[in-house]
Amino acid sequence: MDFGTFLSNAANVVPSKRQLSWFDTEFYGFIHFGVNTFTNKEWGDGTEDPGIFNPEKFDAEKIVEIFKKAGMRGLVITAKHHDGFCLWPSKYTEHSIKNSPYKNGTGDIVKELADACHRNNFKFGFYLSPWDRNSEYYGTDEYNTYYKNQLTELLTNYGKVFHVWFDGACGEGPNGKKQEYDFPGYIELIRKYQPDATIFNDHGPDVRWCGNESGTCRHSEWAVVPHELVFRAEKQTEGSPVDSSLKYIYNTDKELGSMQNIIHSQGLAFCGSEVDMSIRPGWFWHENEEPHSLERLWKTYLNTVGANCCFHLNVPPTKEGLIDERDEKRLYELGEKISKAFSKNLAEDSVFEEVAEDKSEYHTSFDLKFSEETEFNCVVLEEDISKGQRVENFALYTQNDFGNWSLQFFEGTCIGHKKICVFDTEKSSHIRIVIISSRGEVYLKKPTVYKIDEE
Ligand code: FUL
Repeated sequence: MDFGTFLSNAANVVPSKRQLSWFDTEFYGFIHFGVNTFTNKEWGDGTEDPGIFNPEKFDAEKIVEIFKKAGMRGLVITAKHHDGFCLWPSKYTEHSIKNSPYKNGTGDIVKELADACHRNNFKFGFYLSPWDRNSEYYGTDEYNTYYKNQLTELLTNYGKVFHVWFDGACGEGPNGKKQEYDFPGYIELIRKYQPDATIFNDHGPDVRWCGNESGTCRHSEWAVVPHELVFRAEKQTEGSPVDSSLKYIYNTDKELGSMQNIIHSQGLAFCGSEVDMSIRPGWFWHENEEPHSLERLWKTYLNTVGANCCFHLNVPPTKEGLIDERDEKRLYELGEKISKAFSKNLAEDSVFEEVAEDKSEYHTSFDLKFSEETEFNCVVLEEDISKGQRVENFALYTQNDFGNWSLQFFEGTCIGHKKICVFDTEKSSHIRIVIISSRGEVYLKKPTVYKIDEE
């Protein structure tokens, strides 16, 4: 295959409708809650007594309210973690909330949260750990049936689901055996009952893991990546222009979608990156842990939502079932910071146009002209990714006193769904966005421009 065909194929790898709507969710909450909350552990071993689970003040409405104020647009609850304890009264096991004192065995945390989400126009999703250290079926074919039964309960009884989260962890069950998960079968069920839901897994199909849990994304976080990595996603292209192959690829690699990597791939897929991180060191609540600083969370927001990823921030409820006051305060601070930063778009009345004399298929420039000199330190760029993710390198310029476009103040690689560029304050009536290289014709939306509080 010649390089031109390869490039144009890469430029035309497109997201599904459900992937586009996942990208627009941008920032959503993760809730790790269960028996570990009561045993002060991160991983339960499956022998926990359901009698210990009693979050007497659990208030789903309040959790949704707090998450909304933080700027989140949805949440994902650990319906079952590795210990196998179910936060909903599953018909298929006794290891669940129905044998807990919570609401005298009539409680259903999944339902309370799902209802609160749906009432408040907030997206609802769930995590159902494939690894189960309690189930007697684990390590046999019957476990896949058990897992699918549970998946069906969650997919059919709790209204619309936006995101299903498959953890990659696969350890031993109570009988010392490991399980072969029937992922194709699980995915088929989700497509059948919740066709609009995106599915998260290390290997796709819809959303992939960024490769760490510390809230960082890679320098160039492409949503178009080798199918060798996301082999559960739809392969949209075939073949490579070079005589080699990707012998090894994993989520933790430094380069995934960059040209020097994809050129060796035998087929590409669309699969965006989710950055999952906890507001505290642990995923579950531990009294002696503190939330991360506002500065760290804000930086993470800019480097995820603003770097072609989604930000999945875990905030674990306490034993009482409430959000820890320390976390609540931090979330309010973060929400305020986000809404303040992006409340006034200085480019509202500006004129945006492509610079015709500069244009080729792989290189172009755009001008943003304000009606007067304007102070700004943030430009938000977005590609219309429904047509594909294409920009490989860009730079932002202003004019010098002689009207030459010689002052570069920012340089970047990918744009994709959203690129938030933050830099030292500039004062100008013009911004030129130079697309240094692209995989095909560039569809850039009109940028927005801000003067963000620098503290
Ligand atoms: C990991 C799990 O082992 C952790 O407990 C946590 O749920 C995290 C989000 O995923 O694989």
